[in-house]
Amino acid sequence: MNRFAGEDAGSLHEARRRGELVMFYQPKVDMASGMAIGVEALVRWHHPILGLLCPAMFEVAIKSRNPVTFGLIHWAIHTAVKQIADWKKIGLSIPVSVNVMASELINDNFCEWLDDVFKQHPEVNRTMLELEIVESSNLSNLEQVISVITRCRAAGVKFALDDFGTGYSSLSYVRNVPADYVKIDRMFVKDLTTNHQDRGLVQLVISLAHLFDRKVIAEGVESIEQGSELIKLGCKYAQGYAIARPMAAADLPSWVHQYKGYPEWSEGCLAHEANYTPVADKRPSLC
Ligand code: G
Ligand code: MN
Repeated sequence: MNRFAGEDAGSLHEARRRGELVMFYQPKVDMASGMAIGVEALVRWHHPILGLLCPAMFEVAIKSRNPVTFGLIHWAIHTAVKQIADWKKIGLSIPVSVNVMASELINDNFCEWLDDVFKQHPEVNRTMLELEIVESSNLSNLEQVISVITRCRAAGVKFALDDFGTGYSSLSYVRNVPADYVKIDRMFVKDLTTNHQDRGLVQLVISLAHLFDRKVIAEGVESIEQGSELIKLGCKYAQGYAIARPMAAADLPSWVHQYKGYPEWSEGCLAHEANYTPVADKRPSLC
């Protein structure tokens, strides 16, 4: 039993006020080239006594099924945009994604609020922010969610459908919700190489995403074999412990600089798709 059974959203907001919440960043890569295509911002609680805690240890987060933002969406986006600006200052240009619940998009004039954040950081290109939408079981507001996403996308912000396949994900969800990426949930990646049904599911999600012109990224890639299998199935982008664990902002520039990827993956991509061109010209720049 963890120590946080009694914690509530109030104490997390207190923790934020005390400056105990920090963002860690987990790289996402193009498997063929070994280039970082972005990072996902993941919240950590620097607890004064217990040390660094991840969201799974926040009882309130478990309750709300929102392991990353738990209602601190404004703080999370602000922190991410400021981080994009800070990395830019030292010559690193890399997109940052933030987890958002669909329901959080339809509160408090989200688009206007986001516009205001970017006005405070005019040096940040809006295409550098990506919002990962955690699937919603609330169908009634979907039209409103789509309208907010459409407006934010028109301003340049990118969107991903996160944890795809786990919650409410009908065919119409991927068809109707405009997004740049679909993220395959790690639940399906876990046994990809041993379970033919999971492999089939991953294949279906990839086909579905491509049908609607979404790019596909797999999360929870923990082994070279899983990455190689994903490449065979047509998925080019990955995130997971096989690539890097979430890390402090200060550690990212040197990680980006030294990461080379796996030869198995670059060779696999060449074999899979003779005409495939990796995003070599898009390596995040680092002075
Ligand atoms: O679903 P979402 O992308 O928001 O999940 C991010 C969470 O998953 C983070 O807390 C991160 O630490 C964890 N995570 C990231 N990569 C891996 C992985 O390869 N394996 C497992 N088991 N968890 C991972
Ligand atoms: Mn996510």
